[in-house]
Amino acid sequence: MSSSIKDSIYRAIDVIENSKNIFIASHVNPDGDNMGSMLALALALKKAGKNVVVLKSDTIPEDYKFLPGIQLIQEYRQELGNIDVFIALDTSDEERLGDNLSLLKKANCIINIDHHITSTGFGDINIVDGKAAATGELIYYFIKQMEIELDKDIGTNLYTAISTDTGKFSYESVTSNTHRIIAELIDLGIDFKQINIELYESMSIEKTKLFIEAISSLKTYENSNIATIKVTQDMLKNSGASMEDTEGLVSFIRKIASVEVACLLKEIEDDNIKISLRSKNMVDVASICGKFGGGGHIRAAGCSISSNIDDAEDMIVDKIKEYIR
Ligand SMILES: [Mn+2]
Repeated sequence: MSSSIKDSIYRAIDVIENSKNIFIASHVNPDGDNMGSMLALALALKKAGKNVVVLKSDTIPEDYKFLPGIQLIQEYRQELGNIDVFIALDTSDEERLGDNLSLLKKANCIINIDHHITSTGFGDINIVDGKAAATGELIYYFIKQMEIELDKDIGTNLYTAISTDTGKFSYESVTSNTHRIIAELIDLGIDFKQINIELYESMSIEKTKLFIEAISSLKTYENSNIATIKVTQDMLKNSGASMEDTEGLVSFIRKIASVEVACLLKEIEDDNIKISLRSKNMVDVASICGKFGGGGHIRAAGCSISSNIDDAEDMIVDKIKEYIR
């Protein structure tokens, strides 16, 4: 971790120690890193005697309802009081805060903790480390630096954040330090077997049916180096699943031996398509998504295209082909 990131952590801790009401918000479509980081930090700051408000910016996916502290999550109301500090986690740009975006203006200080290389740095204090495997790693160092004792509940959230953002500790972003953090969490007595069942082996029948439909839309390009699949509103209706149930689909397609870039297209509305890209070895998908106003990480990124799903597929596949050639 660079000295300027460490310096930002010291400054953020100083602000938090001198503040009363700390607000922490999720982003839209919260994932495991977002949820786990948010609840780990909230539980830690509560332990330190702080008044913490945890705000939801979107529906909480079923997969994360087992997380300790989940009951702390609430909608923003004026009665919650002054926002002395607003902490955004794993949120590459402020638009990702959804309805809670307007709260940035009301906050005395915005702290942005993130590991997206495309972070816009919208905080008054930005703790952004593109080399961190998950925001959860940064939260671990943050809690350590505050000298708050870790416990099983905080550990369960940190494990979830780091495991889900690293493909169960398999991506190149993982370091020996990642494993040292996890080793410490295991020593705390977290039930990692049960966490893994909750996260990865609790798929609903509806989600399973959606996977079957979506996977049958598979198309491949460039000697099967590129694979695309689609989720349409019709598929959601047929399967009884929701858009959150697409979690895990794009990484499933990346498992195909020949595939370097996997692409999932989600039909939010007729003319609003959300795209998730994953790469295996060499393609910088953050730069491809950047061409459509999106961003993310080198091997995992996203963007939106305003067109019908077939045109969106042509547009994104063209850009991926351009990159590969
Ligand atoms: Mn993340």
